[in-house]
Amino acid sequence: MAKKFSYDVVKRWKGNPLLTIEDIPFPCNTVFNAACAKYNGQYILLLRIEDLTGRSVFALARSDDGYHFELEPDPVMTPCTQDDCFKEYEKKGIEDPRITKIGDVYYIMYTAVSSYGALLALAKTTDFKNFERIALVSEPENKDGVLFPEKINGKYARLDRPVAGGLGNIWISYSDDMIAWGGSRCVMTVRDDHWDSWRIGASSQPIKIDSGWLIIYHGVKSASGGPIYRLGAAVLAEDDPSKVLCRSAIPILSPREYYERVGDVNNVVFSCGAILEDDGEQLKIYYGASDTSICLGTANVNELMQFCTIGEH
Ligand code: BMA
Repeated sequence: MAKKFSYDVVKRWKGNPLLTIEDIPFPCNTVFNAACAKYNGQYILLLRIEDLTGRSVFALARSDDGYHFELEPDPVMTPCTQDDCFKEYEKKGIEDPRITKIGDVYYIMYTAVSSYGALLALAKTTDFKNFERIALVSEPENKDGVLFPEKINGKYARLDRPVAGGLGNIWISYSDDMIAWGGSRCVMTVRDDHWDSWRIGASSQPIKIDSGWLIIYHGVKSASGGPIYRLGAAVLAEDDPSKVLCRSAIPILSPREYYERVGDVNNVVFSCGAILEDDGEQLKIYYGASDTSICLGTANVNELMQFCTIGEH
């Protein structure tokens, strides 16, 4: 039987929030969330920042220890304005990036927003200086795209979150070239009677652990005061990640601190990435709090697993 806990299993870093608008070296409205990766021994955050026009751009922050970050002076990706890229589809901004390393390439799946709605786009970098757009890879309405770090049964795989019938579930799709996707299956659904009853979406890139693919996901409940965004965890089968092996019955992190409760959007903890340290146990989860600051939570993978129950998902 799974253990019962009264508090969040994810521990907040004592220096939270780690980055706020005051740390951003260019004019902006707010900082939302961040994808993360390790590159050349450094921790990299790719931050979703809303500029003064109200559209989101991506900026880069680097750190030697994963706790103290310095930002580059200018955004590294802004909504496309030339005809040779995705101008028409990024008119309202680029949002919620996730980074997955495959070989020596860091792929960035992000949300392109326009009057058509939100859809998934893919870009890549090998040095975090030059960023190249690859393709638009979904129709709207779709968000929360994350690539798996290796091929599954010979194909690239991704999780995403199409919205249908007002609800958002996590799906998986496969591809030979990362551009054309198919073989789609629903992986995990919202749970009527739970904290993740309205929408769910993968937050972190899938991380390989002994029991399968660990994902941190966000779950949203629609409350009378507005939606509440919390984080959960699940493990997907290594050879067939359309199968959920276990899933947290209760959230692993909920908005409780003031900076998570009050901001541009209240009651939000929303992650776009986590890093498993080399010991295979310590997980750093970077998350946006109230769409207003970037925070860090840490968790031990074995403790997280005690939260994930086996059964109906
Ligand atoms: C989601 C995304 C996130 C945001 C969340 C709460 O749809 O846009 O970036 O944190 O809503 O507002």
